[in-house]
Amino acid sequence: MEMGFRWYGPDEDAVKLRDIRQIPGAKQVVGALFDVPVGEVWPLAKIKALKAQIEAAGLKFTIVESVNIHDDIKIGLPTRDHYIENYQQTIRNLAQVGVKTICYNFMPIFDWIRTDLHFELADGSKALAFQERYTAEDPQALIQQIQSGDNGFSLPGWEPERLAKVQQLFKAYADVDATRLAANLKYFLDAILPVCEECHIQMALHPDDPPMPLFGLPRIFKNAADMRAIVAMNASLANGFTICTGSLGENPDNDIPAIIREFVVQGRVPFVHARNIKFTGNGRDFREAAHLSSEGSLDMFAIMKALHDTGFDGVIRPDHGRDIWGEAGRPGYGLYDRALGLTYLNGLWEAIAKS
Ligand code: DNO
Ligand code: MN
Repeated sequence: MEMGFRWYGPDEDAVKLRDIRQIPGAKQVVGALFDVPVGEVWPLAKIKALKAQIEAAGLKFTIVESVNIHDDIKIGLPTRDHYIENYQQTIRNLAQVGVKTICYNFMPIFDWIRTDLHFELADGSKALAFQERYTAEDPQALIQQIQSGDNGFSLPGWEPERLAKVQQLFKAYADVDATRLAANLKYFLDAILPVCEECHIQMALHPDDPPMPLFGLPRIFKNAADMRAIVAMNASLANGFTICTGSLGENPDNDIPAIIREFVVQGRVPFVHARNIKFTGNGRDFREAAHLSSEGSLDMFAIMKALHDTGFDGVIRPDHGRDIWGEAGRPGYGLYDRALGLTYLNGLWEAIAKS
């Protein structure tokens, strides 16, 4: 097991590589190219430059999060074959520099959704939060509310150029129900997994966040049953998962240690996002919490124990953190709380390993 830390690159991230290097036990930087439009090939030279920077800081680069999927692939348009060819070339380019795992998601239009990026907790820290009632309304209203309450940062998948055409995107998805979305995922997997096998790269699909349909858009990775269906689409071992404890944990019916026990032993989990969430009392509404088990609704010890027991040997990164100690950067991705989380998770791991 190695601990990793997500990084948004030298220009966009207030966190510097040397900061990450100073977190005890941080070994991996989970990076990506953020200036390549979705659907385009990631140029080899740019990938090499990213790797060189990370390695010069004494850290490793074997996981990419995320190579995003063009909407035409998820909708199943005839133009998808062109975007799939580009994706195949990106896989080859990443393999050339030694990347082993590609995290991605298959959520229509939006990546993860929160309705508040600065939910203030009793201790004065701020966390990301989700209240379902906001999503029943017009997505455009929610988009505006989030963008206006925020200091110029957008959630991944909420990029201004995509939001500008959000109405068009909703129309394009009008006939895409869960069955069709699943068929389009299978089409994509059948096309790219042979390339992954040749290149020794494993795909790691991230769960839908939150794990339920929103704005009438389908969701196909919500729970263990969905994971079984995705494995059944294509049995290749390159068809793997990112287990995101927070995303799956946002449905209290999901037993995360059981999911870990089922899929890690199959060799399908190269990557884990570890974070805690707390249900706020109204249905599925939640806010994010510090990693410590007692701060939230998830048992982080049981999660780490399941990973340890199943011989997990991939990368774990603390997922989101709160804004603490006056840090007011990219929501969810500050340095301090994620560093505390990483340290705590490492402490759990050491205790489990030695006991
Ligand atoms: C949510 C976050 C997401 C995730 C992408 C993966 O839990 O981890 O930003 O990275 O959805 O593609
Ligand atoms: Mn995650």
